Parts: sequence; structure tokens; C-alpha cells
Amino acid sequence: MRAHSGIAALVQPRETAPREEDFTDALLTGLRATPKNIPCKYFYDVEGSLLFEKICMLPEYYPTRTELRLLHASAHGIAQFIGPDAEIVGIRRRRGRKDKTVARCHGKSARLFADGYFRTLFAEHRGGTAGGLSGPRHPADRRGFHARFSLPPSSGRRVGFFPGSTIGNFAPGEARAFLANVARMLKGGGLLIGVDLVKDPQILHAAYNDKAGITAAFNKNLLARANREAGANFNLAHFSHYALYNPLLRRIEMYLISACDQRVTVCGRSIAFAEGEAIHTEYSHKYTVDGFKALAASAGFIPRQVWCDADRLFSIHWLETK
Ligand code: AVI
Repeated sequence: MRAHSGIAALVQPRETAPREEDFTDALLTGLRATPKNIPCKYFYDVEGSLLFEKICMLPEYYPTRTELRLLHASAHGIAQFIGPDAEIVGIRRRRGRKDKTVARCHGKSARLFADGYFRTLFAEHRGGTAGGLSGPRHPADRRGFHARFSLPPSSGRRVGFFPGSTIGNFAPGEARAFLANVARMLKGGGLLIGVDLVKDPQILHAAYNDKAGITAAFNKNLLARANREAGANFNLAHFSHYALYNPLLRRIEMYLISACDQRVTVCGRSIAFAEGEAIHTEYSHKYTVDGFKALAASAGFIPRQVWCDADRLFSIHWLETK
């Protein structure tokens, strides 16, 4: 879809990804693997998405508010790089306050959103119906991101927008493959991407172990979802949330730990858990500014500009394609 004004356009990608993987199949596969795991894309059913929105507002969870402030503070500079005549490709479907903010900050100087197309993009994202680069519900859907997407032909410059440091939920190799795919699709344009930074482990630990227990509920919602959708009988009181920062691999690792020896039925299959056994549920990688630039360059981008907050908690990168 091209905007009548030529100022901005909402791009509808043609998804060539296969149908969304079935939660029950993925659950059974992950729980039979060693170590046990449940892919993080399954966090985001309705309950999980609401819990994630609460996480974004927690005092300990600094990424969302820091990225928002950074977008406000850097709005003019960002708009200069995007330029006055771009097609915006949203790489996100989840609800979030960032969406509105970015629409506003771009609108400030480049009038990119005067015709409302960017608002439409985000409104449709919130409803889960619009095209972004991510066909799947959550960007960390590995199949979806590694699958090829095609975009309709364009005469304009394409700009991707991928906020929230969701890139951190990929392993570095997967992140490179994803970025390389995006770079191919945005050829001649650029990507604005939010990236969480390496920092004091205490800050990171607190962000994923909030006092109100919302992150624990978000993690355990995977088991609740299994009970709702996959005929499972998890007793949530028999599992605990465990999140740690691994400073060698520069990532948060999230697990659900079995409190006792137990058997759980999932879709008619009995699965054994030993006391202390872990189900891996998420990685959240943190980058240095230079480390992320190197990753982006290895994926075919030219890193052009980085904005960081004064405490260097979070970064926003402007990457151009060759
Ligand atoms: C979506 N993603 C960037 C969040 C993160 O920080 O890795 C998901 C999250 N998991 C626990 N808290 C937030």
C-alpha cells in the first residue's frame, strides 16, 4: 500500500512462512528434550501478553521506559536519518507504549506520519492482523524469522523498526541470520533497532526477579497455558521461577524449576520431572554497543548512529543497508 502523499507507506509483506507451529507439539518436543525447554514465543498468549505489559511498567524493568525516553530525546536525530520519504516496516506485533511514541517522534520533524499510515500500522499490530516483517505472533518465533518473507515491489526507501530489544531473545547466530534476512529486505534503506546493554548484573538480576512477582507469573503462565490448551495438569505451586544473569555469555537465562520429583500429564503423555530439574524458557542477551555494531555489520548492515541514555542502560541503533 502506498500513501497517497508519498510521505510514508505501510508495507504489507507477503508471508511465505509455514503455518504457526502447534503449541502442543512444541511443548511435547521441548519437554522430551534434554535439557527440557519451552520456546519463548509461547509466552505471548492473551494472559502472557497482559503480564508482559505489566512487566514493562515495573520499577525494576528499566528497558521499556529507558527506550521510550531515548526515543523522545533522540526524535529529531532519528527523523534526520529516516528521511522524509520512507516506507516504514514494523517488526513487531505486541501491544506497547513504544508504538505511539515512535509515531509521534517521527512525526515531529519528518512529517512521516501526517497521513496516519504509521498509526494504522501500529493499530493493526495491536489487533494482531497487520503485516510487519514478523508473520508470527512474537518476533522471537525462530521459524518465522528464519523463514523468507517477501515485500511487494517499492520505488521508495524502506525503513524497518524493531524496538524492545527482542533481538536479545535470539542466540547470537540466530540474531545474525535474522538481521541478514532483514538487511536483504530493506536493501537501500535502514533499520532502527532497540538493543539492551551489558550492565551491572544486580540491575539485570532485579529486572527479571521483580518484587511483585510479575515476571515469575509470566514465566509460570507457560505451564498455565499448557493446562489450558494442551491437556496438561501442571501444579504451578510445584514449579518455581528462576532467572539469573550469566556474565560469561552476557545473557539472562530463565527457567522453571521442579520443586519435587513429579509426573505431569501433557496431552495424554506422562512426563517425569526430578526435584531441581529445570525447564529452560528464555535467553535475553545483552550487548555492548561495539558488540552489536559488529553483529549488525556481519549481517550486512552499515552501523551509522547509536543513541544511549546517560546511564548506558539501553541503546538505539540506526543501521543502513548496502
Ligand atoms: C521481549 N523481551 C525483549 C523481554 C526481555 O527482556 O527479554 C521478555 C522478558 N522476559 C522477562 N521479562 C521480559
